[in-house]
Amino acid sequence: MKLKTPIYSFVLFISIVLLTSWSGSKNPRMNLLDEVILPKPVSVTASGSSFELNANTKIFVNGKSVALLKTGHYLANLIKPATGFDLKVTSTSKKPNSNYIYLAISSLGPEFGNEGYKLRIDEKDVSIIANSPEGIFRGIQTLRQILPKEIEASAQQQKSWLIATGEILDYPQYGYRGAMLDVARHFFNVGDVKKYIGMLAAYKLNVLHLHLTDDQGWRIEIKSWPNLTEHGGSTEIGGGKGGFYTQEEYKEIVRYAQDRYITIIPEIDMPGHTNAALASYPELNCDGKAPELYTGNKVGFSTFCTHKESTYQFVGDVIRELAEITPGLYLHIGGDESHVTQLEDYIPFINRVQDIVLANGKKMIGWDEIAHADIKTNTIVQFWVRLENAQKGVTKKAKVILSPANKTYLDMKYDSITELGLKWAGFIEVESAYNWDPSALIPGITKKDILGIESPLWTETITNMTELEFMVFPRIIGHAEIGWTSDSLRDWDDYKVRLKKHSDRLKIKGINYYAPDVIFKAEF
Ligand code: TNX
Repeated sequence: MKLKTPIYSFVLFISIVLLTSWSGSKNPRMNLLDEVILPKPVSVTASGSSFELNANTKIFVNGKSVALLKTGHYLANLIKPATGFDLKVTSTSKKPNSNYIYLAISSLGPEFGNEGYKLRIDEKDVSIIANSPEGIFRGIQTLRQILPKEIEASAQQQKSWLIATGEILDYPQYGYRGAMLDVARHFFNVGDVKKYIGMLAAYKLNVLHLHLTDDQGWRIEIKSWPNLTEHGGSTEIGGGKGGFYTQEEYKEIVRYAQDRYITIIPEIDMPGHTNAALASYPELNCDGKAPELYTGNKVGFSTFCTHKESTYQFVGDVIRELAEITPGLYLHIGGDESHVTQLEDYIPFINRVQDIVLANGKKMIGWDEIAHADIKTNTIVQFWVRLENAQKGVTKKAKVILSPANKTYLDMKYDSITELGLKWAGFIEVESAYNWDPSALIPGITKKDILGIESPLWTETITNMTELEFMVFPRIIGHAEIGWTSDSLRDWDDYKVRLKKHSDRLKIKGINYYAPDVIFKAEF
């Protein structure tokens, strides 16, 4: 039989072409490995196709968890401005056939902990699975970064919203990944703080430490000591009008942060850094005389009178009121740079403050100097400058938070021509901020001693959000990756390429980031 005439072969060829294109996928081919995810996940596997998010996509939440439903709405709100889609959020135990984003709690291995997640993108659906709603929230931040960059726009964009298919498994290496904002030297209002919280959440940070009091201002309402804010909150560095949060406003910040799985840790700095309180209540001073308010930028000249019982009554009231409005586990009591407090006064003071914090059901954090006191094993030492203090803390079986000034201080200048910032700990270029490993930083301090890392922004020279953004970005993105991604998966040469690509998103978000040519104009 001679079947293979040219015309027969041609028909066969056409049929095969048509059949394969009909039965095969119509979704554009995409590679999930091309996407930049910061911080870098544990593993990414690509499957070469795409999912299209459109106006009919639905968000399905498994079960009746209120927290999860809230997170579903958070996702819908995140997607809305740029796409114009008003995605329906429903809670269900039965998934539809296709075109949905599914959020579900289901048990993943112990290494995933509270914050880990599994994100799977198929042609017909997307799912995020985690041990807890917190993990789902972190997974949503990843989903956000693999959507087209225009998702960050605040106005509606005309485009198709394709996501590359594949699977991402992810969990953090440290449980504490923080930022600190000094609202005492220059005050930042509730709106600014919320905006900052939103920025931190995008990089999976989970703590915002608020430095609420210092020589230049007292920023949190304490109802039993009203003059703290009335007088002590009335100015700031340079003599501006300062400001403070009422307890209601503070609670609003806490709630906003909670919805983003960020814990607020409030700091009342003492016994030094207390001029604003000393100026508000004469009885806190050893000589019984209130000093003037202070609007300069010197440190280390003030101290509570550690011998007076009234000091402890004051501290007791402040800690009690603060504990009542703070759902988080920790209260930060400062303890740094008490240059005019004798060590023999400092130690019993910190010991008593520690008892007060514990009696109010909280754990205490203090700057590394507190390691001189009789700290309990559940007290946390925040390293900033003295290696030996951090080591002393670990000898006393405390855990440490790492905020090395020469790597994580966001108020340090990038280089000699940076206009804002200070330089006492040296210049910190983007590379230097990224290129270090927490567990190799301090001799004798290993991963098991380290709770995590935190990036403080002291605001002696920072007066508004534009300035804040310039000092914070992009360094904090590197810090977020140090806290999340294991050291063995991190590499500067790889990171700088990803950061450059990611900067398109910072532009669309309108963040005023520092963009040195060596990274942002380089051809990699
Ligand atoms: C040191 S770090 C301080 C702050 C300053 C900062 C400026 C620390 C615990 N104390 O009071 O604002 O340097 O970089």
